[in-house]
Formats: sequence, C-alpha cells, structure tokens
Amino acid sequence: MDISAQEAKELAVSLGFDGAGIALPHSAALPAWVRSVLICMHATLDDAFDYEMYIEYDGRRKWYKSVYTMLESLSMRVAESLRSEGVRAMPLTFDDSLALIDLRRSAVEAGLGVWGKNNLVVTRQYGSRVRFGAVFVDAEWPADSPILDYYCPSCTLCWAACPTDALGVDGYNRDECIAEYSPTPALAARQESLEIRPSACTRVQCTACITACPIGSNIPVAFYRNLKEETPAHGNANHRLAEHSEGRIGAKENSDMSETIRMYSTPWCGDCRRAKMIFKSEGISYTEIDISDDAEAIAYVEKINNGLRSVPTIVFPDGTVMVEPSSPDLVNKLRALRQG
Ligand code: B12
Ligand code: SF4
Ligand code: SF4
Repeated sequence: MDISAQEAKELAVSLGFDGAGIALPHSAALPAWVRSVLICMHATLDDAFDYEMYIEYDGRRKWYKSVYTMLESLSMRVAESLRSEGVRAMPLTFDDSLALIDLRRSAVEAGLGVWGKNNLVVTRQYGSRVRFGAVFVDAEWPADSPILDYYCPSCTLCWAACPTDALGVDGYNRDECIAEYSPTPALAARQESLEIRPSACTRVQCTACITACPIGSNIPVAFYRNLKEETPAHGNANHRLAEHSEGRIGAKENSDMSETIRMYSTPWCGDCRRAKMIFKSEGISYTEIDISDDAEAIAYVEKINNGLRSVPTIVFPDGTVMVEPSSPDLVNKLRALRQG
C-alpha cells in the first residue's frame, strides 16, 4: 500500500470533492480495522442540493435528499479508487452517518473549518456552504491539524436569520430547528408554513444559518435566485432566504458567445450537464461538441488533456481552457467574460 495521505486527499478532489482532510476515527461502532478517516468536503452553493423528499417503499417511508445521494456516490468512487491502490476503504453512507461519525467534529479536527456560531463548520472559502462525506480506511495516515485562527467573528448574522430562533447565546436548540427530519406534529406544521415546497413531493430544507453567513457569500451562486423567484412565497423563512440571496446574483444579459465558446462533452456526463445548467443560468450561449462519435473532437480533447478524454473541456475565446471546472470557478469565469 503506497498511497500517501496527501495523494488520497488529491484523489478525493480529482473525483469531484472540493477539499479533503484526515481525521482519526472516534466511533466504537466502526470496524476494528479502521485507522484513519478521509473527510471529504463538497461545496453546496445552490438550492438544488437541498431538495429533499420522502419515498414510500413497501409500507416504509424513507427520507431522501439530493446532496446525500451525491456525497454517497462520490465517497464510493473515492473508496473504489483507494481499494485499487491496495487500501481497505469503506465509504460513509447516509443511513450510517449518525452512528459512525460526527462529521462536524471530524471536519474541524481535519482542519477543514472552524466550529461556527451557526453550530456548523465554517470553512474559509465557502463559509458553511459545504457538506461532508467520509471514507474509512485501514491506512495509518497522520491526522491533519485543526485551524487555530478563529475567523467566525461575532457578527451573529446567522442567529438573526434563523426563522425559529433555534440559534442564539444559549447555542443550538434542535427542537426549534425547522430542518429537523423527524419533527413532532407541531414542528411539522411550522415547517409547512416556513419552508419552501417546490412541488407536492419535495421541500427545500432550511439553510438560513448557512446563507446568512458573510464568509464565502462572495462566491456567485448560479441557481439560487432562480429557485426563489420561481417558488411562491410561503412566509417568514422564505422571505428571509430571498432577502439573503439579493445582491449576490447580478442581472443577467443574454450574451451570444456561441461562435467562440466550445464545450466538448458526452451525453452521459453529469459534470457536462452541470456545466450546461450554469451556462443556461448565466444566459451565455456556446457550441456543444459531442465527442462520443467524433474522432476529430476526441483527438482534440485527448491532446489538451494528456491523452485523457476528460469532459467537459471548455475552450474560451481568450484561449483559456477549463476541464471539469467546479461550479463557482465556471460561474466566475463566465461573469468575467461577460464583463469583458
Ligand atoms: C442529526 C443531524 C441533524 C439534526 C440535528 C442537528 C444537530 N445539530 O443536532 C437536524 C435534522 C435538525 C439537522 C439540521 C441541520 N443540519 Co444536520 N446533521 C445531522 C447529522 C446526521 C448528525 C449530527 C449529530 O447529531 N452529531 C452527533 C452529536 C453528538 O452532535 P451534537 O449533539 O451536536 O454534539 C456535538 C457538538 O455539540 C460538538 N461541539 C460543540 N461545540 C463544539 C466545538 C468544537 C470546536 C468541536 C470540535 C465540537 C463541538 O460536540 C458534541 C460531540 O461531538 C450530521 C451528519 C453527521 N454524521 O455528523 C448532519 C450535519 C451536521 N448537518 C448538516 C447541515 C448542513 C444541517 C442543516 C443546515 C440542514 C440542511 N439544510 O442540511 C441544519 C443546521 C442546523 C444547525 N445550525 O446545526 C451538515 C453540516 C455541514 C457543516 N457545514 O457543518 C452535516 C455535517 C451533514 C453533512 N453530511 O455535511 N441536522
Ligand atoms: S436550519 Fe434553519 S431553523 Fe435550523 S438553525 Fe439553521 S436557520 Fe435555524
Ligand atoms: S454568520 Fe457570522 S457568526 Fe454566524 S457563522 Fe457566519 S461569521 Fe460566524
């Protein structure tokens, strides 16, 4: 087994996470062979991540949320790749999450952020706009160090934004938090009145303590405003959430750059779909080149990517190229282009 901690963290990022760190295992419920935990962080900048719904199956009701499905599948890919390097690796699944790991504690220990006054991990780059996944391994990797500089100031904007006063000087009150997924009937009624319900089967879980935080709020959020605009207002929380999104998204002009921006893609690539949604959301057109049956396009993409068929590969008019860009990077790039 040769893979180092640093290589494992880089692997997690190469497979789609936005950061990673190493922590020690804490739970007695973990298998005895687990020696280290690779904590993986994914930025969650748009509301689509917070869609949740219930699935009825065989008389049982299962809670389901898009972001956890994504974290699970990315963690599985990381575990799979580690296994191919000889590391025994087990990805964290959502259902095991509470039993096997306190992700906030581990993320703080792994140096990914500090424990904020919103009761969440606040990262330097994205604030609390992140979720965590984990992969348990048998490798004895050195744990990372926590961040010593406490950069969550006493602004308490998160407290003010909480629609139910679940946050304050006394800390966090779970019984008041409308993000609760096993609510009492009284809390369920408050959820109905306060949260956004895009359809009869879905709801957007409360994120006011995340979106209120100024740290990381300068990162443009491609879809955030769209959802708020398309969703009928339900009251307090919705109103507050809409307020927080104001000013973060500039007015969009439909720019025709289709002559000059080329996106090399395949129909089955998830990152390509995400990139296309960002172009759509930013109102910027482009020319799409499906490389799946285009030998010339394949050769071009391979040339740019040292022999790999990485998609999306996006070629801009200024000659720059982005390969599988993260959402914030792509949004920033498109906005810079629009501003000339
Ligand atoms: C159960 C749960 C909930 C419950 C209860 C939340 C709670 N805070 O008690 C409900 C459904 C209400 C909920 C709500 C939310 N959750 Co939640 N939740 C979890 C889950 C599954 C377990 C948390 C838990 O109970 N841990 C164990 C107990 C022991 O923790 P605890 O009672 O808080 O005690 C610890 C802390 O007090 C801690 N502590 C206190 N102060 C300090 C200071 C320092 C420095 C340290 C190190 C520790 C520490 O020490 C105790 C022991 O470890 C985690 C995933 C996971 N496996 O960790 C996600 C998780 C915490 N949730 C998350 C999120 C984002 C949310 C919501 C915003 C909802 C949403 N839209 O997703 C809200 C936020 C509410 C809030 N402000 O805290 C994210 C947090 C990401 C981040 N940036 O920190 C997590 C990590 C999920 C993930 N995969 O990323 N959640
Ligand atoms: S999730 Fe909503 S209700 Fe819960 S603490 Fe955060 S802002 Fe308050
Ligand atoms: S809103 Fe202010 S107090 Fe709350 S987590 Fe962010 S920086 Fe800290």
